[in-house]
Amino acid sequence: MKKTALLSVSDKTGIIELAQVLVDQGIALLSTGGTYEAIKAAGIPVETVDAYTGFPEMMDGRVKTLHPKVHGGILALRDNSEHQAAVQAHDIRWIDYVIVNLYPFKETISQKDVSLETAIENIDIGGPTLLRSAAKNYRFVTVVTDPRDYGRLEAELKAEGETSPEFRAYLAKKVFELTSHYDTLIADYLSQAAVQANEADQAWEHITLTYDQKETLRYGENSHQAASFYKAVNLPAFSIAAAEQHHGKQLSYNNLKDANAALQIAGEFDEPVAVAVKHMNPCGVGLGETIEEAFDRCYQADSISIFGGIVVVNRPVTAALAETLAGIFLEIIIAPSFEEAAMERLTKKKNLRLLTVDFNKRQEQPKEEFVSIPGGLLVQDTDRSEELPQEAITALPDAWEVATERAPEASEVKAMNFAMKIVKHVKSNAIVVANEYMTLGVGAGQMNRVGSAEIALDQAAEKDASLRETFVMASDAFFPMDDTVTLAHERGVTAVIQPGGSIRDEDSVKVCNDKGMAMVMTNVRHFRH
Ligand code: 93A
Repeated sequence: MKKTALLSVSDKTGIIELAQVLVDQGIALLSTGGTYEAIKAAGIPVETVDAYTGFPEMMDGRVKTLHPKVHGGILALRDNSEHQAAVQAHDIRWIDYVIVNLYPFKETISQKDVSLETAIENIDIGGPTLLRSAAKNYRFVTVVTDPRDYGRLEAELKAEGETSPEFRAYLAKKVFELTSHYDTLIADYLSQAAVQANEADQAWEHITLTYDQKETLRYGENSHQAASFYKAVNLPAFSIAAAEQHHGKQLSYNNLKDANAALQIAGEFDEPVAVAVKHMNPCGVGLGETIEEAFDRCYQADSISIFGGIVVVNRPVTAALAETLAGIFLEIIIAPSFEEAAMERLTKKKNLRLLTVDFNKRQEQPKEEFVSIPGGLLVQDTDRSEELPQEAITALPDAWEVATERAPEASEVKAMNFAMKIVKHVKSNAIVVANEYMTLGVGAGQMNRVGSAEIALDQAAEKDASLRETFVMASDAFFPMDDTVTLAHERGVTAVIQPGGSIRDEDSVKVCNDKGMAMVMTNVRHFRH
């Protein structure tokens, strides 16, 4: 019984060579339009699927191989007499080799401005069907979808005249990995399309996520933990995964998390901002008329913790800024760009990593975020409460409620707005004390709020008194007792911003009123656990 191979490939790499090997093994070839043309042009005998089925390719190629004479020939169990009889009765050929790779859906949607129609036309239906039929019947059928497996197929055919059961099983597993990934990609793309059309369902009944391995990391959080970095196929422009690295060694697992945290904070601001991050929390954030001034304030905010940290600025790094940055031990600098002289100066530092991110696309961030726990995946909307740009803060934002007799002054309102943009990125319990241009202290991740406040206020106390003429305290969540505002008053804080909502709010408000402090409640909590 002459064996038959069906070849239908979009990626025609190595297909001619493989076709020749198959023919040399006495295997007859069947092929679809484009693949047929390529094989025939190489002078290798091949027949069209049309000629075999008696049906033409139709509907712009949407129907090429979807025929019982094709699928019967693949799916029939060779050791089942009823199947054998059906093969006989319907003049079906045994198709023992299926060589198929799919329409390039991923490559298509990765191009710029692809229309939904083009994307849909690149959803392969017949190809996955061939692959799945062949993979289901891997006891008898060899299915190859990855040109990198052609070599082993050739080697086994040349050595034994047939493939080994182990190889066929491996190839079948590979098919289902591929087809499930392929379908996930389509579902992911269509759900994005639905998001654009505002039809996204918030129920998240099933999640389809497609990530490709970007790189293997040297290790995870610690050197005994293996780790890897996966990049979303639908990559958001404003993300560390989309950042371009210009200098320095590979980012580590911890670097990636810290760099992400820093980028998120910088993404809150339109005006020149510099952010320094250590262990996922900001140690200094500064605003300025210029990026140099912003960085000076960021540095002054905490000139100790920044050591070995990550700095993000949202303006091009100038030669002057580069000179300052070069004098500090930093792991990573991220910016929209580096001026030539800045690049030259900073690339002298072998271990410093330099990255660029497109800040013009800072709205292009994912709507959702994911955290894994053993056996589960938590999904939530990102914390996207929009504070106003600093320059737009002329009066109290409508959403804020003044809880005290005294309303905050203009400079306090600006400082509050600034501090709120930062406190939501700080691990809870989070306290940020700040003036309108820079953080003066950050208390993060303590198990009680007054503990975080103490840390932040201790840092503030070390700052020059001129920076503390007006300074505020922002809290990510309400004050359960009046101890935190009492402490704030003792350390010179003039105004407080917090979500409110404690049954003891009145106690904190009373302290503020007694001491002449202003307090604003936002009604929006910013836990970050
Ligand atoms: O349009 S399809 O979904 N309908 C089919 O019946 C079909 N059969 C094979 N796509 C189909 N294919 C795909 O055509 C294969 O997966 C392969 O990627 C491509 C090869 O087409 P050609 O040989 O014309 O270049």
